[in-house]
Amino acid sequence: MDFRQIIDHLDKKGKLLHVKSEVDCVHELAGIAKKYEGSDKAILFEHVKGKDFPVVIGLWWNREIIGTMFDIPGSEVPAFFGEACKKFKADPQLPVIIENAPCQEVISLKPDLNTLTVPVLALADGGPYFSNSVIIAKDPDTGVRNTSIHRCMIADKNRLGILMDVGRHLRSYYERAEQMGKPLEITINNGVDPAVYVCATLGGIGIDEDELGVASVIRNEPLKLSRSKTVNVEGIAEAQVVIEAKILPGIREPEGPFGEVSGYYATKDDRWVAEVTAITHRANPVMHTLLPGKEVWNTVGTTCEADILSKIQSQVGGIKNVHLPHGNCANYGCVVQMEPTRPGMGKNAMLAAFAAFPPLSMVTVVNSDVNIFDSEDVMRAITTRCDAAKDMILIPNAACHELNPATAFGFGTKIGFDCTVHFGEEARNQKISFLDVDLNQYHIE
Ligand SMILES: Cc1cc2nc3c(=O)[nH]c(=O)nc-3n(C[C@H](O)[C@H](O)[C@H](O)COP(=O)(O)O)c2cc1C
Ligand SMILES: [Mn+2]
Repeated sequence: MDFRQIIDHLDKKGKLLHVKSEVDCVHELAGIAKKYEGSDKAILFEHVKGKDFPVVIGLWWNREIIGTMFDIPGSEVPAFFGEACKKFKADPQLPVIIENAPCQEVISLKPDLNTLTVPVLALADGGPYFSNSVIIAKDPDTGVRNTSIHRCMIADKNRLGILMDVGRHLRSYYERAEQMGKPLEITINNGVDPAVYVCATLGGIGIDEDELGVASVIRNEPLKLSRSKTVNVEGIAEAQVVIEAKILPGIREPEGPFGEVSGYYATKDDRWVAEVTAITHRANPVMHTLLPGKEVWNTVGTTCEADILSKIQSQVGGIKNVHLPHGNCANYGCVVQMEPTRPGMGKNAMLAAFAAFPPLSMVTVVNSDVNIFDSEDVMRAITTRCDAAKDMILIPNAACHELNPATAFGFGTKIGFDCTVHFGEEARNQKISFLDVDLNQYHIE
């Protein structure tokens, strides 16, 4: 599906605000967006100073908007993504390459990244960032395609700084290409169908699998790819903008700082560099950006909840649901809801959750009378149902997430709170309840 169709669809459903005033790409645009972060409307900035193309933000900062993009209720989003992954595993549907792709209506072989509408977001950011563009590459050994999102800082008109965390498939591709002394060719796709965006963020898809097949499953037709002009790796045929580039072997240059998903700045350091060889785009593209925060937490939250739930349900009985709360930056903490089948199974569920998603630093396990989507209710369970000496566990020197500053760049302590009620203690843990009355039956002024 076309990105512009998605924007129009949101507009028709009353889920899009239009900023008509001209705004500055540096800080001002993000400053306005921040005031609306998490609301049930995305924002289209129609006029950006010195830029030709509008830009949209906020597509992922509220689950109702996400649901609207897929025509499902917001609460069903995690299960919908989980189901698509299952279908993909059973029947991977490969994308197809088409000629005369719409993303190549305009082709520039003398690329200038500064012509694109790429905002500088947080006040201390090191430059304009592609914060949510989808990168496609091919395994240098097997040729299998990979799709993922990596922040890219504009360093010069044809040069980008890029971040590839440990364990990412793109990083493995790059490291093997670099050992051969070769660059890794990529396309950077901006303004794509949200089904493609989901592929780029899904965990649980192996390095030998082409995750773009998940988009084919979601849309029930093979995803269309474009043949690039200067690199041997495809782009998303219906993308608004496709940047063709190669990540250079043996080169590292300063990248950062960048206000990250953790809510803190990732520091400036020498990181990987991509040289841009071409920029192609639609005749009138709408670009896509995000605020690092709720948008990323929802992306990780909605794709990981279904994955963690199915994994731990296959290992431990009595699991009801899981949630990755925003207060834990989604990536770093998980609440598991369950009814233990025998004493101690709360702790087993905790261990299964840690194993299911390595970035987690914290797992909290609660009974089904706790609303796992209400952090206040969860905090009350920790306070009243977890005897720390017996019910809390610490796992030092474990692999966590690189960007969590509580860890030594990903090496740190995991903590688990088993707040399930001890067997025999049910009476003292019965939540108080009141008569559920219908206020319409009363005369109240
Ligand atoms: C908005 C957003 C930005 C991201 N930025 C980065 C990044 O800069 N570097 C990185 O290594 N991973 C980043 N990620 C995470 C990866 O894109 C994600 O884990 C992906 O599924 C990895 O794909 P892979 O399993 O094919 O390696 C980001 C994810 C999102 C949703
Ligand atoms: Mn992958």
